[in-house]
Amino acid sequence: MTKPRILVARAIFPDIVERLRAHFEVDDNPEDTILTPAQLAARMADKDGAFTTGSERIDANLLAAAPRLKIVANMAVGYNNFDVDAMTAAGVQGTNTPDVLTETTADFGFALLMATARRMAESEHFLRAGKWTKWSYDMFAGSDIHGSTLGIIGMGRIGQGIARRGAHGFGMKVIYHNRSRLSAALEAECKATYVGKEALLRTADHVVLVVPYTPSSHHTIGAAELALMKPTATLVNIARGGIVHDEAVAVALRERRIAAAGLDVFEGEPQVHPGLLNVPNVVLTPHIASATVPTRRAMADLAADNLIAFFEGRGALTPVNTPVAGAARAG
Ligand code: 8YV
Repeated sequence: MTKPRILVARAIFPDIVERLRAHFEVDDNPEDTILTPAQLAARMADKDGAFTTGSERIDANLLAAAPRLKIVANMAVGYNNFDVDAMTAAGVQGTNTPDVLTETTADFGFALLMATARRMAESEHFLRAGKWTKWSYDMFAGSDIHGSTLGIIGMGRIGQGIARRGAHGFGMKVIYHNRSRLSAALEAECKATYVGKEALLRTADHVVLVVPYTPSSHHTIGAAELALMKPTATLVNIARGGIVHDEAVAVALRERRIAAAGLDVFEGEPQVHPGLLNVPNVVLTPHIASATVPTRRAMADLAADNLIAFFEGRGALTPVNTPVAGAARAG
């Protein structure tokens, strides 16, 4: 029996590629070349399935060029690289990797918050540059985490993980804003109080963004929202580029309209707005919130398991859509 053909669009753990080879004819990318849309379409033309990361866009053009494609397994919880409606209409299953990265990503959100509020990157650069010649009373004095008010925008699994860390570990008062309110039981567990977005921005000492990227979450934080925040506040984005208006944040940081920001994701990444690169009061990391070895392995394993389960007729494990039944796919 011939095996289904899949594309593994980016370099991943070699042993997981080998595991996939037991089930599929694998076209992989060990050089980790970023495929252009045209290259991706050419490589997908004869494929039944694909293993992607956030860097491959799956849209109507790609689907038209890949008539055999039946499933795309994203190694990420976010899947804004998918045009879900186009995939659903074309009968193509999409999957993501929820749950396995929740705690690791919440750890990182908290680490970035602490590094930002306590000015760790800025002070480390100062030390490395040989500028530390004496102690002084206000040297890199930042703002407190413990006992402060943590405002979380986006209270899904990762947001809840950050809330628990803040409330239980650091005695923070947690307020949150979300499309829908959590159940009373979850609010109690996270010790979190629901508030409107404007109230959150005005009240929080630290604002952490954990919303999925959609057209309606585009520029959740722009100049108007930054103007509502306290001048002593910090802003942390571990969600997606485009949730924050990077230029507006660069200006607010330069003019000290907010104290500091910690950003793991950027508009147009891996490009970073030059205005962010030359202000001191920002901690910049290259989209690594889920990057621990066990978690990246768990994400890759889950994406692989989705492909295997789907082609064994067991159904996708973590689907993001319900493809239109009977939408014709070749092969
Ligand atoms: C991924 C992420 O590493 O899961 C997500 O949504 O942002 C990260 O964990 C990244 O998207 C690459 O696939």
